[in-house]
Amino acid sequence: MSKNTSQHYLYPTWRWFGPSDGVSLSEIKQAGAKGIVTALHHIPCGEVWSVEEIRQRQQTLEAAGFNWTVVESVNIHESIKIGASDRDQYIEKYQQTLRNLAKCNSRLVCYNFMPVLDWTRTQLAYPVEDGSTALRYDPTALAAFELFVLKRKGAEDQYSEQQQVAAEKYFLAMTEAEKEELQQTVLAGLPGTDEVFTPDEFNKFLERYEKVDTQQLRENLVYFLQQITPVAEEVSIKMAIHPDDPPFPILGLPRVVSTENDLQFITSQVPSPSNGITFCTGSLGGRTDNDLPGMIERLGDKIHFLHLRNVQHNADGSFHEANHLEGSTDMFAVMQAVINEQQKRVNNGRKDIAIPVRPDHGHQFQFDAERSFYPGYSGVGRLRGLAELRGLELGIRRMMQISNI
Ligand code: CS2
Ligand code: MN
Repeated sequence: MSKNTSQHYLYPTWRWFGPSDGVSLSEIKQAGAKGIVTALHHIPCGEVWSVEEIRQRQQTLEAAGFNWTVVESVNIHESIKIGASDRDQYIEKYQQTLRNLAKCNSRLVCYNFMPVLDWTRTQLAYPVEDGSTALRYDPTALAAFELFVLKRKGAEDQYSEQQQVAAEKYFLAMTEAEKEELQQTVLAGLPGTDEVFTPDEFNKFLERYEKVDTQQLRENLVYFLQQITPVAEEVSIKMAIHPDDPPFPILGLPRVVSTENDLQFITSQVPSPSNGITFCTGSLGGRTDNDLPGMIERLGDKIHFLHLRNVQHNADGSFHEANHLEGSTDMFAVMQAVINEQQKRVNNGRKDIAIPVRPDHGHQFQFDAERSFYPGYSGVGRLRGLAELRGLELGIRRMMQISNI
């Protein structure tokens, strides 16, 4: 068995939202990241990314001594998810974006298939024990929002009597400012944008999803993969689907990238190295029945990109984002499973051993009090996360080498 050597370490990356990001590229360098994860967030979802625009971002990164390791995300137009009559036109644009990225030597693209919203939380600054703040998801707050603020058609059918009573109690105890804040938090659009939907706009989206149930959304995803994967193969791009967050249906919208079965289904429908996974422990960890180390063991060969973060499940059914080595996910077991997967790749002669990893979200610490960031994308919080993860990796790797001798 060949030994893990330094070139086998995970490849530490950092998400940067572009020039408007609260963290600078030189700071990212000092945080220990080697590669950058970014996207052209200013280009509206569905439009083609031109070679010029891609080159420009690349040059910015290169001038700071970085490469653009992962494109996260090339977002998918709602028409594709819904399976609308104009979807082929958006798929063609997506294919063109992939071709343009490949012309600029981009080889790894992350995306998700979550209807309308990206990740959804009910609180952006939940104070944890040490005084820092974290993102939080509370199902009672979400129920209060959809039952009494959004007044979504049919929402009552999804809650028991008891849940409805708890949601009403929650709603009645909220001030107007708190209601407004909850609305802003739930209806925030894509990461890297300041877009927030109004309830009316959001309800219009929901109408478009009226005929899209789980089965239909799954079919639409498979259709997309069938069209995209051959192009990705042709230009040597690996696609890596990001799981749903939270990994269960919310607001009456279906979810199809939440569990091991979902990921097995997606990767087996169009088997190709160009149809892979972004393994996000934070998103998948939102369900306690997702066995994360086991999933890495079984799906490992499909994993092209890692998002490592932790969530703490609470007795009231809520969860918040915990520090990377704390919380309900056993990060030691996750890292060990990842290193085992790398070892398998070494043994199988694969070249993609140094899987890119990023700390994903982090807490907002006092160190950063004067600065503003996109929710979850703090400076020091993520720096701490990345440092802890790298320490964990080094420790496990060294121990495994010692026991291999
Ligand atoms: C993020 C993702 O919250 C997260 O886990 O990494 O939401 C990411 O922004 C995109 O959804 C990936 O397409
Ligand atoms: Mn993630």
